[in-house]
Amino acid sequence: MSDSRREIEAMIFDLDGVITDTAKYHYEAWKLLADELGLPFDRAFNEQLKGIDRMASLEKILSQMPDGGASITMEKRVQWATEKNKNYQRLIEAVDETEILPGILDLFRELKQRGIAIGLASASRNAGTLVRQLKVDSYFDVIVDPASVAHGKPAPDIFLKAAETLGIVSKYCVGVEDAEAGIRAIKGAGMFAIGVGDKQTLAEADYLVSETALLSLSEIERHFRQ
Ligand code: B16
Ligand code: MG
Repeated sequence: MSDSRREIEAMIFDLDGVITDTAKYHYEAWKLLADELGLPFDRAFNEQLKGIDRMASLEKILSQMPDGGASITMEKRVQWATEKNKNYQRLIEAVDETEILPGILDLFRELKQRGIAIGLASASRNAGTLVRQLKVDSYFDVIVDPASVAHGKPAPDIFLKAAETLGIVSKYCVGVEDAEAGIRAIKGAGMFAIGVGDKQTLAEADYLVSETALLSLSEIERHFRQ
């Protein structure tokens, strides 16, 4: 049923694929490690890792081993995950505000003017560094540390923690995501889910745009109220 009095109180953003396109750097960093380990890794495989945390991503890559990775000790896993992260950190060193995706800054400014809270719910432990490099850190009312939640996406924990920290009830929150796991997390948190990207992958989103440049607050509000 339509509820024209229902207003958005918070918008909670994913980072990689929504605010900036760091998926390409994650891809390159994993590719370096996978090549070294002699495991297949291509862009299609990388799609499955979007929104998925570092150790869970490594597990998916190792699952291609003949024994599904069962023989790999935790010590080795930590060593390889650390190596991937070093590759990644080297690749993102030069990231600056020119890498903010189109339309995002205008949306942030509009949200601020309207008094709508802004949250960050990224699975990346490098998110804090990235938002500082992109010079958007001051827009956020909350940045959830992914290490502080028990379960990563697709579990709803990180979006729930953002809303709880803001003191805003889930039904007045909107989440923005580019990954299937992220949309599931938003829906699981009882929030309105905006997908950015592919229709098939993000079929569970409540509202979908093909690219960030099409994120318009008035359109989002129209769909949210429906
Ligand atoms: P890190 P998001 C996610 O960020 C990425 O989509 C995913 O590919 C990556 O494995 C994950 O962060 C963890 O990143 O290794 O830097 O901690 O999309 O949730 O902003
Ligand atoms: Mg993402």
